[in-house]
Amino acid sequence: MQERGGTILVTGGCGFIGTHLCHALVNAGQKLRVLDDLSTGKAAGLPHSADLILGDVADADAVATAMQGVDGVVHLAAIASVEKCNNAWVASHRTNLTGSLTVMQAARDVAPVPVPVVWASSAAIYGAARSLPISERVQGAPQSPYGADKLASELHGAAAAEVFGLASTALRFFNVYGPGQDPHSPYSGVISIFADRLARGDDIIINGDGQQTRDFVYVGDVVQALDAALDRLIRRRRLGAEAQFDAVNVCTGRAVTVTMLAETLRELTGSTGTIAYGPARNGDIRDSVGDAARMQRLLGIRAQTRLEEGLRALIQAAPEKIAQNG
Ligand code: NAD
Ligand code: UD2
Repeated sequence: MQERGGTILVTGGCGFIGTHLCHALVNAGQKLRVLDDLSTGKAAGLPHSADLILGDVADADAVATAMQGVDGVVHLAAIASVEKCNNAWVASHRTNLTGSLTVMQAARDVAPVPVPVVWASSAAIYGAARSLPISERVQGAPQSPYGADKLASELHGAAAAEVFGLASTALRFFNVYGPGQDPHSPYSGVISIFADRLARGDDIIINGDGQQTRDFVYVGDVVQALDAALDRLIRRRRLGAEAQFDAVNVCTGRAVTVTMLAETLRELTGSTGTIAYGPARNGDIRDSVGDAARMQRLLGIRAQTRLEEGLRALIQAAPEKIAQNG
């Protein structure tokens, strides 16, 4: 990670991905401001030098205040679970779509040349895959309110580049995992649930036949993608380049079935917990594997952490670190 001077605003910086990003930025000498409402995030995980503003990302005044004097924005604040968004449809829409627009509007208004924004989209915008791996050229067809709001945010991002000259990059994260992900919520990601339960010798339940596939990307690689995208936009702004909107998959390109994941984790933890099969989850996507070519071309990076390596890092993290956001 390169030192780039100035101040960066990270929304949702107290969450799982945000905490990893903030530590990496501060370690690289970056001055940092964080906007978070601590609804799922924890302030204790932030580096001490980060300036934390408690506030709602859909509150225009709070966001405008947080935006003062920044050189770039990483927007991560969201209700990040598909199921939680199903259960809180309108409330999640406010955070996930109005929140994104509020950030873009403040980035437009804070300076004569809008401040660039890198932000978290999701593989959930694709819905059911028609062919694999899924490239960014595939038109979004989300099957969840969560995916619909992420896609709508992208449409606004594209319009904002055109109409307001706002440069932004939407990173379509596939399934992100690593230390610090909360394993205890009913909305937790599958790897954090399985790793936590197996490490305790508890049983795990696979939803459906376990043959559904996911593209699991390690949080360290996601941080690298965020940093590369931010660096690119800040450089382009300094050069006076035309504002663009880009959407980029952040993925490994490797398909892993949920059964394969469960067996690997059981082996790595040496667990005696059993693997059981339950009913399929309502609306579960069958296959999700990304094409990583654009990430390599545009951002110059590859997700380098192999699954077994990332899972080992997760398992070896101190238990309190695994549950730091729990
Ligand atoms: P997280 O829940 O750990 O972090 C989200 C952060 O946003 C938390 O700190 C939370 O307190 C904050 N937040 C939520 N609502 C807010 C609001 N209204 N105002 C201010 N702050 C608010 O989730 P995460 O896994 O770190 O996800 C970060 C981003 O990446 C999200 O946009 C999510 O949709 C996206 N994403 C995550 C994954 C994944 O697998 N974890 C995959 C695809 C996309
Ligand atoms: C979606 C998005 C992902 C991200 C994430 C945010 C897709 C393809 N992926 O992840 O990009 O936005 O939401 O939350 O839309 N499972 C079990 N047992 C369990 C828990 C989960 O079998 O105890 C299965 C689950 O049914 C699914 C898989 O594991 O088939 C992954 O589930 P998840 O909740 O970790 O993430 P997913 O794919 O919904």
